[in-house]
Amino acid sequence: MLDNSRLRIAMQKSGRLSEDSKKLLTQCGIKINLHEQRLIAFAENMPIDILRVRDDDIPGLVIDGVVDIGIIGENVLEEEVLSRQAEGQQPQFKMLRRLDFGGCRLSLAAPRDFDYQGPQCLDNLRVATTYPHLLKRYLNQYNVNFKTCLLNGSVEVAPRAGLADVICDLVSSGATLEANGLKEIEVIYRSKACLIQRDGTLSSDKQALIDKLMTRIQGVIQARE
Ligand code: PRT
Ligand code: ZN
Repeated sequence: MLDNSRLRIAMQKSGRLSEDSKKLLTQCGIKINLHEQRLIAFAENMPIDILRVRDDDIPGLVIDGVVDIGIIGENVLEEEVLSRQAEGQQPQFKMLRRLDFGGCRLSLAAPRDFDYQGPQCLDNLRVATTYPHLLKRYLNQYNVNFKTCLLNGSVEVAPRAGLADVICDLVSSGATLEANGLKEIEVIYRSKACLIQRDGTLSSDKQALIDKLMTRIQGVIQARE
């Protein structure tokens, strides 16, 4: 039986957001033991359970009300929202705040010798991406017809492998594009990690705990600036 009185927070189990998410929660005074391979970690000093999952699952867990709070990249959140809207749903959640880590941009990139003159150049080309809805929203603004090649990893090798003409992928330093003979041609979305809360009213105890955590997070982030 699930204990509904404890605040449930979802964070990425292992990946680029894990360490910073863990650090943020720890700096807020939550004592958590995360060094096992466990899906759930229980805070020792507060009524909080930490759910550690793939980042892609976090927006859905919050939107579906399975967890109370999630730490997630805005890119993954926005893609999930657009995907659900495309299916006729109206996904609801509360944006608590943007965080100060996980910064990256979703960009279009093309082979170095591609003569890029604007989004219209992409008409009728095939674009490899993990973010088909964010890509579609961007290119629809320019009435560009395009085909997608959906990949969940190794997007940057798609042009060389003959799977796509260009790519739409996350970039931070640009080193991956460079190493794969690609150049960034358009930034379509800028992202950071963020904190979201499920829609609806929580118990007053839970809401008071969230409010306390938000005050502490504000302090932690301000101290780092
Ligand atoms: O296993 P799980 O599904 O949980 O993790 P994942 O492999 O899907 O995601 P992960 O851990 O790679 O990234 C989690 C989140 O971190 C992303 O959704 C972004 O919000 C954020 N983030 C920040 C990044 C990057 N920077 C980033 N550079 N996510 C991915 N990258 C990748 C990018 O896809 C490309 O392969 O890094 C490469 C580019 O980096 P540069 O520095 O060479 O430009
Ligand atoms: Zn993922």
